[in-house]
Amino acid sequence: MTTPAPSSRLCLRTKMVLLGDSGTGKSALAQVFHSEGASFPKVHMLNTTPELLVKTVAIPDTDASVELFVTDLPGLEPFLDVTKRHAHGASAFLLVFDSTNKDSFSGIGKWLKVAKTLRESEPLIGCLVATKCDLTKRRAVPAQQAQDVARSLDLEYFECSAATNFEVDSIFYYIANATYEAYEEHIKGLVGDSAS
Ligand SMILES: Nc1nc2c(ncn2[C@@H]2O[C@H](COP(=O)(O)OP(=O)(O)OP(=O)(O)O)[C@@H](O)[C@H]2O)c(=O)[nH]1
Ligand SMILES: [Mg+2]
Repeated sequence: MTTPAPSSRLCLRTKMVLLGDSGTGKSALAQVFHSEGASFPKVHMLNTTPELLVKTVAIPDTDASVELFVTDLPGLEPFLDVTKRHAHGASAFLLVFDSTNKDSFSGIGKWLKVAKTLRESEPLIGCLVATKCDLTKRRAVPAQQAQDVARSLDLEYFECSAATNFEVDSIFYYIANATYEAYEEHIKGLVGDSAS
């Protein structure tokens, strides 16, 4: 599913953004996905500017692929304006919190507000993502609590670890599949409109 699909009949493009407090592991998540597990940044290289990583995901059982423009954004407060500016126009978002840090979970409300300004009209695809799930002894946010919040916000919920490459791909595959499904729905709507 990760293989680029140069022969795809259809290639969709989508911009997705990673939002969350500084140090939650947004860059690690993006880089592990992009490098297929080869590159896990052990050091916190604090983002002051956005970083763009592009990767194509083939949609199973179809002739289509989705090119994900993964926009990794700064989480630190002084760079909030930079983050908001570069997030604008995205069709999908990840709200990222650190499962060992309660404050980062409390910060999700702030990032949700940013997510709600990404696009005026079109529906957004969104996920709540718990990172650093390899650090089980330091777990501070119970999975059930996070799952309940995700359900109440109508977001898909994922638990992952960039350090062990656990469930990293699943998050991005979900976004790619949901993008493809939204496209299919849109096309069906257009065909339906023109037939009536
Ligand atoms: N154990 C563990 N450490 C992680 C994981 N993901 C990230 N980290 C560590 O957490 C620290 C911060 O990760 P970053 O990805 O730089 O955090 P960020 O959210 O991009 O931070 P900003 O760019 O400042 O917004 C780094 O030291 C990473 O190695 C993980 O899954 N497990
Ligand atoms: Mg970063």
